[in-house]
Amino acid sequence: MFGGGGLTNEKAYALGKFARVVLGTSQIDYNGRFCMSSAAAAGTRAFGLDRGLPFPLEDIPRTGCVILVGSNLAETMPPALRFFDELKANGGTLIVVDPRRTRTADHADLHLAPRPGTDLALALGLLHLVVAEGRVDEEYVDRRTSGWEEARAAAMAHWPEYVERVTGVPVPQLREAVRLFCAPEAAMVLTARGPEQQSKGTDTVGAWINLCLATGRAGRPLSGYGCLTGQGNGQGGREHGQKADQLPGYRKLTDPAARRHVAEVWGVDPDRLPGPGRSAYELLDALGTDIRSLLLMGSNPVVSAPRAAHVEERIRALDFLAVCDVVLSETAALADVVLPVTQWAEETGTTTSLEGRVLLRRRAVAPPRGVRSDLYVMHELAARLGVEKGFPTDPEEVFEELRRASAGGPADYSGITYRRLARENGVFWPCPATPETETAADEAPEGAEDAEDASLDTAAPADDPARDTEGAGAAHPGTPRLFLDRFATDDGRARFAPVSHRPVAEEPDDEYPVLLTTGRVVAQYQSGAQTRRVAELNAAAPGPFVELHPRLAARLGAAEGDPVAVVSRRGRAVAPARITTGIRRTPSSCRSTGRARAGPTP
Ligand SMILES: Nc1nc2c(c(=O)[nH]1)N[C@H]1C(S)=C(S)[C@@H](COP(=O)(O)OP(=O)(O)OC[C@H]3O[C@@H](n4cnc5c(=O)[nH]c(N)nc54)[C@H](O)[C@@H]3O)O[C@H]1N2
Ligand SMILES: Nc1nc2c(c(=O)[nH]1)N[C@H]1C(S)=C(S)[C@@H](COP(=O)(O)OP(=O)(O)OC[C@H]3O[C@@H](n4cnc5c(=O)[nH]c(N)nc54)[C@H](O)[C@@H]3O)O[C@H]1N2
Ligand SMILES: [Mo]
Repeated sequence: MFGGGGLTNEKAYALGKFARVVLGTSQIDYNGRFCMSSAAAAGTRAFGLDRGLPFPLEDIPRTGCVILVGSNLAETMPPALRFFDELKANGGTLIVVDPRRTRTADHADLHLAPRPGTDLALALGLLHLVVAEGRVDEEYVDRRTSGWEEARAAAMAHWPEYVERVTGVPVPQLREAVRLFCAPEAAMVLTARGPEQQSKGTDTVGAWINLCLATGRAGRPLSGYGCLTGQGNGQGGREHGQKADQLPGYRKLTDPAARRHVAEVWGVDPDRLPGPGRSAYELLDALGTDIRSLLLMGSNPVVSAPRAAHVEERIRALDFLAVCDVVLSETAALADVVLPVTQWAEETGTTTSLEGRVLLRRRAVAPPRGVRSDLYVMHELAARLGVEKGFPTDPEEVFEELRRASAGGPADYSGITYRRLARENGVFWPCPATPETETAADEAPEGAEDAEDASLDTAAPADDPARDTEGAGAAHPGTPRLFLDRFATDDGRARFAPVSHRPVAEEPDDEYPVLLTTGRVVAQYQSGAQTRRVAELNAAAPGPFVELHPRLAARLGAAEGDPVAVVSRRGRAVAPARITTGIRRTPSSCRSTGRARAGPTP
């Protein structure tokens, strides 16, 4: 089975349960592996827990400085842009780290344009300066972290001049970034796919977290590290069991206590639960070998998977493919059976925002005739496979079970109900149940409608924890801010990552002399399965294009709009050229790598 981070919490949960209980297979994973997984791994390694942001978005305007690393949120999360503009209006500063001068970088006080794939060196260079300039928060490092000595030693090997050679970012800009980041009392580092989708993404994010830890900017009010999670339910979709190694509530499939707990909720013998399976790419790569059939829900891997042409070959080698989708995607077009399903406004369900805020979305329009929900599909398939119970079609019923399954886990939803969600404009996990927690059965039917009005009230201040308890007796208020007292590690301390700069997986050479990196556009979404069907969006963004610096364009003899072929060791694509000074000059950055390699390693 293969799922997606756009599925609601209820669907992601049911999918994981379906694989393990109905099919008895370990072979399930999802597209989030191609998204922010490296940040999740780095966050877990450092803090003992992965939640996109450990604070609400509303904290951003009130901090002193934000370093935004490889996020082009002006195009990819336009509604979030206002928090950064408010930050600046309040006197805070914004530093954007992106090889391109993006629409987001246009909002920055300082734009650092590193050579792609060198963020690890950049973060270490900043940490070097923090140490050299005596800006380490020694008391915090002592009391709340471990591993500093090793991380410090690694950072000290990254001299500013060396980092300038590797990254192309001039030393005065490095110094300015440290000054802006360290001057205010609170500051944040936020990463997105730019630094994360690298062969060394986990270490790169670890280096940025190190910068936060050394300066005492994690687990304190208005400070911290966060990952700007992408898909519609990019956060909740990674918590409830559609991952190969995972049980609901962000539990580990290898943890015997977690297995016992979840098996009891599911009414099965814990020994019957399969162990961890293959992760996304390995799973797709194995299609047509020991995996003979696939049920796919919420992803279009023929377009979006790495080595997509190879993955398509693997998919074609299957005996049987079934796809649940809203549209006939490129992947659905290869299926033996396509099950048309409802989406978004056509159905009720919960999602969890990048801040860990669980949100209720109620059905707003009727689906087309004959179109069923993913939950209905799983219910019917389970029944035909001999499992009559445990796969309800009503999302709230699924959520009630998810609450119990997640109880006691890192992402504990047990104190959250649909009724609360509607009333409180979302609830942040972890939110354990208390004796006062209501169940769905307590819910008065007419209450739901008042609640829906309340959910439109987005003005509720997130910084007032009292609002969370309003009208809910002594229910747990939820946790808008994590780590204020301790981190989620065994000893409560955050861990520095012992990381050093290393080159990208493939450096430019004589045969492939140019660096390619990718970015998204506001008018198209993901593989485009949905947005390429909208005429207005296609008019705004008809297809991919290749940005070239004028120097490179001149060298290639390419004019604006000319078709250019991009050739890598893995494939070839042709797209029109767009000539812009907003992108780094590749040739000079190639030369500087050469120097950095040839020079002595400090
Ligand atoms: N309109 C639209 N919105 C979307 C999506 C979409 O497809 N379309 N997808 C959604 C999803 S799933 C996600 S994950 C998010 C992604 O959101 P973002 O992470 O903001 O999106 P990207 O454009 O992939 O990458 C961000 C920036 O990283 C830069 N970059 C490239 N290489 C490097 C590097 O080596 N270092 C650094 N520091 N930066 C680099 C690129 O120039 C780009 O501007 O957006 C979500 N929102
Ligand atoms: N070249 C390249 N590859 C990339 C990326 C990139 O920037 N460049 N980005 C990577 C990232 S960050 C991500 S997140 C992935 C995304 O990769 P994909 O998961 O392939 O992205 P989508 O195009 O959103 O595909 C989701 C599919 O699910 C369907 N769908 C939507 N809602 C529902 C639902 O409720 N139920 C069901 N059953 N189906 C539904 C949609 O119609 C669509 O066909 O791609 C990754 N791959
Ligand atoms: Mo993503």
